[in-house]
Amino acid sequence: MALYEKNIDFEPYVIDITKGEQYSSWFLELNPRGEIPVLKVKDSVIPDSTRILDYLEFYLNPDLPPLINVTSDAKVLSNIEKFRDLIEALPAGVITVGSFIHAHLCGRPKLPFVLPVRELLKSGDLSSSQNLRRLAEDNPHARNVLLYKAEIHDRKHEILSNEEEYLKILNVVDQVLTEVEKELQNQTEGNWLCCDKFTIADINLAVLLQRLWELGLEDRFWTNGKRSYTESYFQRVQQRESFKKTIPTLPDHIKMIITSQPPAYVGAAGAATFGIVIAILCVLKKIIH
Ligand SMILES: N[C@@H](CCC(=O)N[C@@H](CS)C(=O)NCC(=O)O)C(=O)O
Repeated sequence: MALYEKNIDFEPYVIDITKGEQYSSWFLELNPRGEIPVLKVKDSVIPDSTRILDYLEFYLNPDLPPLINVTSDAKVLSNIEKFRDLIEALPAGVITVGSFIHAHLCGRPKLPFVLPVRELLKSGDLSSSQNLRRLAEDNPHARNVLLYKAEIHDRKHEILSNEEEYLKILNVVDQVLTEVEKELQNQTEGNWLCCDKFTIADINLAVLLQRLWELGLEDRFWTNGKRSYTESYFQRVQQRESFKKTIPTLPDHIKMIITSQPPAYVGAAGAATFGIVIAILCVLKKIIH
């Protein structure tokens, strides 16, 4: 979204984490942690979304539209930084996988988090620390980082599989969104989070709200009058070009879901569709004759 906001020409490359593509050796060469996103600029490789956002702002080309240095007002700048830090610190992965385990705490999940994808991500998560330890042995240059990640992963898994611990995380999200709602209410002019300009804090908030909505958590956090400023903010940001270009569309989701299924399922689904088409043709033929 930041790349689109800054009008930077780039070539997107999609990594299918439901297939574990982030742990293929070519990707581990780029990022030994096996995490997306990664930005490659000529021979430089920049992993981690926080570092990528800083790189785009401070190292790429100072003439591009700013997302951080949008004003000389120090108070506004520190507010942008405050909201950026608050939102970036939320553990998006734990919130996501935990919502599959404690489905009764959430409403209706939306694409891409429909059942087969949830199951794939959940089973991937359960086996992941074993996989990470095996991968560490197969990829000596990434060994330490992967072993460390396996340890963190085990701790994260303990938290997200315990309902009480998971609720504590949802409560932190609640506190952050209370701050967001207050800030939006304080903004008398302008539509955005900390000032009248669209900033990095807005990118963080837009992406957070989209993820919570995809997980079916909007009723818990903002709809039905719970946080009306946040609700209208989300509607507004969804209209923004950079948001529309960033969030995958229905055809993207369908393609991802089909290719993430084991080949036997895809074959069976294809055969069933073919069967239905033939049956319809037969019925039509009978009617016509
Ligand atoms: N702090 C990192 C977190 C990156 C992260 O956890 N990415 C997830 C996808 S949103 C990932 O790569 N998961 C696959 C894995 O860790 O195996 C960032 O914001 O870039």
